[in-house]
Amino acid sequence: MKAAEAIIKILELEGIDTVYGIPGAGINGFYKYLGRSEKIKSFCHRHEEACVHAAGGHFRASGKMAVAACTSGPGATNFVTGVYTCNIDSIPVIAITGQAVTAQLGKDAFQCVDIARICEPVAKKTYQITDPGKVVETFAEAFRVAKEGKPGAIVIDLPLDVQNAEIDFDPALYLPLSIETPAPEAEAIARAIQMINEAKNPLLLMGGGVILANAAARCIQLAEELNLPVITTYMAKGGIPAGHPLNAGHCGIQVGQPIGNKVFLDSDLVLGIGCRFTDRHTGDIGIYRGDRKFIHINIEPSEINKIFPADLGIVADAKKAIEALLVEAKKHGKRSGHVDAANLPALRKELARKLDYGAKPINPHRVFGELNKYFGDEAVFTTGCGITQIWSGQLQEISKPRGYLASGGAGCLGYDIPAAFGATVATGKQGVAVMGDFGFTFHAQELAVCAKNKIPVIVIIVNNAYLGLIRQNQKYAYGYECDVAMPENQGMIDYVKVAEGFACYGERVFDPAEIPAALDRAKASGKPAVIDIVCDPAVDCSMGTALDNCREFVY
Ligand SMILES: Cc1ncc(C[n+]2csc(CCOP(=O)(O)OP(=O)(O)O)c2C)c(N)n1
Ligand SMILES: [Mg+2]
Repeated sequence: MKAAEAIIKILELEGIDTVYGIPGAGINGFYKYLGRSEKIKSFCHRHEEACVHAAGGHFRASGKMAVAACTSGPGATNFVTGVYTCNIDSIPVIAITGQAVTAQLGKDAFQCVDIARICEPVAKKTYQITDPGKVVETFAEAFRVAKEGKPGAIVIDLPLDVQNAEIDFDPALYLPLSIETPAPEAEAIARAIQMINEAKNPLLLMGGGVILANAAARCIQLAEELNLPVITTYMAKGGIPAGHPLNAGHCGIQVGQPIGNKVFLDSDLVLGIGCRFTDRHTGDIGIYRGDRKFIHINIEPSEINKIFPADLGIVADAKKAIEALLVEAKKHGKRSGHVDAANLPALRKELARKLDYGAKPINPHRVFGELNKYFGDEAVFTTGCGITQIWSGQLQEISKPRGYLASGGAGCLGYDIPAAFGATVATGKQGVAVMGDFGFTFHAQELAVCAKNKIPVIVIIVNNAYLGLIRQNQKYAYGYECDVAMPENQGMIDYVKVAEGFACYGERVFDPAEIPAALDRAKASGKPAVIDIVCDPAVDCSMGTALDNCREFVY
């Protein structure tokens, strides 16, 4: 059969049910068979980057991999930001790019660019298949590499003559390659429990790896067994229910919360599982480390000791490590726990940031208070970058793993709408994209894709008429303001008309009390919707450079 047909069969056998893509001459060999698949549905986006965000959102929300596909040249280069965004957050996707025929490679042929090389630093692995005989083994390996160990994005570049070549392939003989998940060594687990039991104020730091391993519920049991406060990293937001007695929020210098930073600073030992100690989480590394001991569990050996030396490093799958820790912990009985452990619900109330602002123009904090009240646990939120995204991280209450999809490592404007589209396609849940007035236009065209396919994503715009995060940085780090004001976003430019133009529902909200009714109307419309919430341009967002110096802005 044709290699392209074999590829579609392989995707089906690997469990792929959705391809997010844009066809073009360089990938039409592949699309010929994609269109014939009864198992795979495909969506045509309006920008290639959005295809990869959608495939990433699909995985993050559901745990099921998806494929992104595009044509060669500018289609492929438009993939780069999406590939980077997935890969930095350890999200497995297969990104397939069409390519000119092999004889044209390296000859400045039309729309012929070496995307495999371009993507090398931003993907987990890239392939360019020039031998049709390698198609099957390359795809099989690509799926294994995407999922195994620390997951990531894979780029497979497919010259047109390779897509259209005849190859020998019997789908009945194809078996997805097995995935190895490393188990922890028993001695290390025993040592970890001993260190926790010897500590005065230990805490558990749940990272995104726990969500990826589908181990959040077991992780909470471990915390309960050991009586440890649970701090979730931004990538693990939702890993512990908002109201759980051991939930100590986030620590960090941007999406951190006063409770998370306090509990962290009060600790003397951190059991970090599936986390990577990145800069926005740690802030000043001296303050973060202090005299604390760190146990670091990660599936990827190079993550351990990458930022600072761990007192105990354990290379293991998060779920296997948690199971082993639970068994070991049970041998030793309950311990008294962290100084704050018994007190967390009260502390959460005491240190909560104010949300009930009644002012007009609306204080953005109020928007998040309303979102917390309005949406239940079944919604899936996405967010890209900006102070709106940071407020979202600080203020939103999320109680389910995979219920909050942020562009953590890339902080990518434009991620939100396509990721919400993919999340909704994958789960049927209510996708809600939370974003700023500037980020909105990065991929607003994807509203057309939502409307066409009747995917009723709700877009919440916190419209502060500014590149708010950049304004705040210019103001406090330098004392100037340049090219960040967007008064037109609250005036002559009308996002309601943009929404309506893309066959969506749109509404502008000026009064905080109107937010729930506007959301009701958005839902009742049955269409994708844009709720443009006109907010106070001057409100700043709490942040700092170290866990002990985050400045709170209260209005
Ligand atoms: C693709 C991309 N380009 C540029 C940036 C840098 N950047 C971060 S936040 C921001 C402004 C965002 O403004 P808005 O969407 O209105 O959000 P706000 O900060 O006002 O909430 C910019 C330009 C980015 N994160 N991603
Ligand atoms: Mg803004």
